[in-house]
Amino acid sequence: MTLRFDRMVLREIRLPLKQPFRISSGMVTERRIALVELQHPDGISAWGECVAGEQPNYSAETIDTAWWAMRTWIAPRVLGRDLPSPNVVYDLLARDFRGHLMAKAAVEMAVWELAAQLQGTPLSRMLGGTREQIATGISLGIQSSPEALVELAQAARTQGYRKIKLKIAPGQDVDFVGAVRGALGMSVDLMADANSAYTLADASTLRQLDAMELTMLEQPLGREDLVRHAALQQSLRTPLCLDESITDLERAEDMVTLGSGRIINIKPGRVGGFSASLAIHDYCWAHHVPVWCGGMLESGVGRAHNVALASLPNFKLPGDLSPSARYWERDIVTPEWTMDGTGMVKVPLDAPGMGVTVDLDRVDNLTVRRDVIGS
Ligand code: OSB
Ligand code: MG
Repeated sequence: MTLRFDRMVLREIRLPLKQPFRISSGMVTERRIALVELQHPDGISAWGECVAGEQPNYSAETIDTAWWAMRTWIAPRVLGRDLPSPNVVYDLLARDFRGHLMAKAAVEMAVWELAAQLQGTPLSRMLGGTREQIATGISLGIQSSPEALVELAQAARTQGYRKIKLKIAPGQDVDFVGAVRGALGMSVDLMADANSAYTLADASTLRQLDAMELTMLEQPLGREDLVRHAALQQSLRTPLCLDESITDLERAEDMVTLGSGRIINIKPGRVGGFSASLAIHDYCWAHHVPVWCGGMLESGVGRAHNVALASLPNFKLPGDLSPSARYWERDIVTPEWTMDGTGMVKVPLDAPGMGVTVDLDRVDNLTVRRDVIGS
């Protein structure tokens, strides 16, 4: 069966978060999520999810720019075309077409999902995954006080999470991280994520964090600033992990060449999809740089794609792959994503594709906008 589809359906759903999620650059109370459905002539549907947020505070993209990009420039490049393999989509969407990586990724990953279904293979295995379960961490947003954060961190440990990531911002850093370290002890795998909130002028704060035995410090400096990250890494013992800065394979190479960090958080949505994620994974593996899979408060569709990717061998650290119930009253897939008491999430291996089914009734109920492109 050929990898071709003639119809793409875009839907925007609104999913309220159980708890607001605050990072240094903004807060989310409800996720506006763009879903992509590719309809194959044989009646198969393949889904993708766009991770862009409502505001341009993580990257320049938003759900609205992504929607426009998918409809106007991305769909015409892939609709009705015989694709020899999902691997060609990245290049097809890169030629004379800058940026819009989250929009491109949503479609690119749906094409991989379609290929996996057509081939009758679990998506994880199609990507080269080998793991049967993935160690999972939690990302805790900025709280009103260190005490409130300690309470959440303690609950996370009780639930079995293998890594606890604390969001930090200037003024909500040393006291917050220190309180959690003090309450939970040295044995817990603890890290902090600044989402670019610091500069080199914050050296004294960063030095204090450096003394807290963190597994890593994620993206302290600017998104495009590999040079200053390299200077900072030289002055810290704690490994730096880059998130926002790594937008493609070349940026991963630059990080290693310059010494801007020692770990990469791969989010397929941030790098334009699975092909680029695999290239970064393989490069890092060859250079002894461990990677882990980040999250963007995805629904069960995006989570399925992240879990499949995180099953590759160089995903050596726990991923931000919290189960559905952590975010939503009810997810949009069945079965919902769960985590066992030891912090492991199972990779679906019994069915072709991503291994969960989209609950169409629920999606229809949540849909606020819809666009059908193609015939
Ligand atoms: O930097 O990793 C981040 C959520 C929104 C924007 C940026 C980030 C995050 C998370 C969420 O950390 C992790 C999750 O999906 O649970
Ligand atoms: Mg991050």
